Amino acid sequence: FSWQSVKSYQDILYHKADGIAKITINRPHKRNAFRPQTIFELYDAFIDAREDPSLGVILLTGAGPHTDGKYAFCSGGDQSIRGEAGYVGDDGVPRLNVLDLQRLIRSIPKVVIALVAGYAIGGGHVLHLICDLSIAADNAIFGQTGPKVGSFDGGFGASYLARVVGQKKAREIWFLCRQYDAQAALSMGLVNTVVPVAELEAEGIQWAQEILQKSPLAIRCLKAAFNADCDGQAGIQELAGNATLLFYMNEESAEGKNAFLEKRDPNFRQFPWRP
Ligand code: 2NE
Repeated sequence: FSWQSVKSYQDILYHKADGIAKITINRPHKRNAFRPQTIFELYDAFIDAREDPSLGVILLTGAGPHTDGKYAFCSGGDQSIRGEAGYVGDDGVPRLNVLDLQRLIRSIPKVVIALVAGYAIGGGHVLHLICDLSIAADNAIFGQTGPKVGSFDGGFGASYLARVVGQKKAREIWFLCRQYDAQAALSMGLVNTVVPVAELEAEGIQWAQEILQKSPLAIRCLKAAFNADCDGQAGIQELAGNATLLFYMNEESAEGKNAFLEKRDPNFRQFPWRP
């Protein structure tokens, strides 16, 4: 697969090829823990992918293996720069900007697939959780650590996790902070499939190519519909935004705009009041 590097960043890699973007967290010495800079870069790359009409699927993954042979998708917030009120970047400002990224990934009208090799832990676990699909390598390990390290994610990390694995299992995951292997994750519906680690990227590309054969508008509206069920007014806004998009593509809507520009009354009598 001939990935083209799009832009160079400090903490991530960003590639595109043939309708697919690949965004890779590149801090393997920290098990791909994120700092504010990492999140700013991820946000920038996801915005680029959202704005590029040639792209329909975004793969999110972690660089690896590290020199010790271990893999990681992401191990959450970088604890070494955790300050009094969040994760502190070079500007000295404490942030929890991963929450912005979570909302972007959920609302982006394209399919985001997490490719998880090794650890998806803490805020890194929530990142895979909020992706539309998760493909796990057979060496993947999943878990939350919040109550162990003095943190928690009471947003998607709690409520959406409970939607995905059920209330009992979600409470177990958070209250006990255990680690779960790929097969356990598959059996609780936390991932879509498990493949040998050497085949992880190829599997992601295969799923992406299948999705790219489908109707972009249908996939877009379905993603918004799945979100609307969980995301309250923001979810309804997203779904309704798609209705507006479809309306703008319709003659009835164009009549309103054209009449305004042509300084005449609109002729909506030509359109039926459908049952
Ligand atoms: C991920 C895990 C289980 C891996 O364990 P292991 O034994 O394979 O590796 P090790 O030796 O712990 O880690 C390797 C190196 O990566 C660093 C370590 O400190 C170590 O560095 P050196 O000693 O070699 O210098 N590293 C790993 N994870 C890191 C992290 N998150 N921050 C900074 N350095 C990290 C094991 O490493 C682990 O449990 N990591 C911590 C997971 C964690 O608790 N993450 C934060 C959860 S809170 C959060 O993410 C969050 C939130 O709850 C709400 C909002 C925003 C964020």
